[in-house]
Amino acid sequence: MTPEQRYLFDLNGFLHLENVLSDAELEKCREATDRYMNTPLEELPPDFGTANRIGYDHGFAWDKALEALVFHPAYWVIVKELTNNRPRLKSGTMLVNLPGQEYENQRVLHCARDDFGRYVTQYDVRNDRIFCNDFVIFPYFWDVNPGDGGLVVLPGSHKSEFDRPKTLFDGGILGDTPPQYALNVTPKAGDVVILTELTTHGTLRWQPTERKRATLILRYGLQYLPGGKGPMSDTLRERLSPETVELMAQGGYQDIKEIVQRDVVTLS
Ligand SMILES: O=C(O)CCC(=O)C(=O)O
Repeated sequence: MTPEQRYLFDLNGFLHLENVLSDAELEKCREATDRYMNTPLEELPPDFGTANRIGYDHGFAWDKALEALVFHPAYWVIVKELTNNRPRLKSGTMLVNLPGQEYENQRVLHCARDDFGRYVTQYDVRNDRIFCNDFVIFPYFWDVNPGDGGLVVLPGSHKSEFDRPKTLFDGGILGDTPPQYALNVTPKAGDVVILTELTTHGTLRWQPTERKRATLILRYGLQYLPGGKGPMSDTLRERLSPETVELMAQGGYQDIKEIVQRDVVTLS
């Protein structure tokens, strides 16, 4: 993590990294996204599919181009720092907003403190390093332009000492524009957003009539804490490279996974 990234993440509770994916990576990720969305349910492997056309189960495991993003070198060092070298990938749903699609749950402002209570999700700084036991990485595959809608954050809210009054921010249900004090993050295709789950966030209605928003929700936590989608299914284990299986595995407090000892992890 660079000093600039550390300062901004600590200040705001999120990072917006620009131009992370190469054109070649982006092209493969877009093709894979469209292929997953266009595959009929009955042709999908067990455990894959979408209940609501917004979240596509195990999107990261659909294609090797998507799976490789769990170790992208632009942020692998950040994953290691935030988890004090004890990372676990908990899940990787593909998130899609299609034109005209309404999904009110997405628009509710939320954070881990609201959802799980004050003591479950931790954020700490020691020895010039940031520690956080629950964060999300979103690699974007298509542009989000100002006015399109999408991700909203309350900068700095990861350090809030007060519960958010329910009267603020229109009762916590987002609409078409960000409320005062909130920020609409608008990543271009190939950009990546890293967000601690302690930062209050939600989603504005998707406005474009001919473009979609698509990303992966790569959820990272600690190898010795529970959480995630339960034990890995055989379907998933068979599709994933050994490096990803190791990243998703539980581990002890002091164990350092073999993949963590590498600066760059490529899928075998
Ligand atoms: O729609 C988004 O970009 C945010 C998704 C979200 O709220 C979450 O993953 O917790």
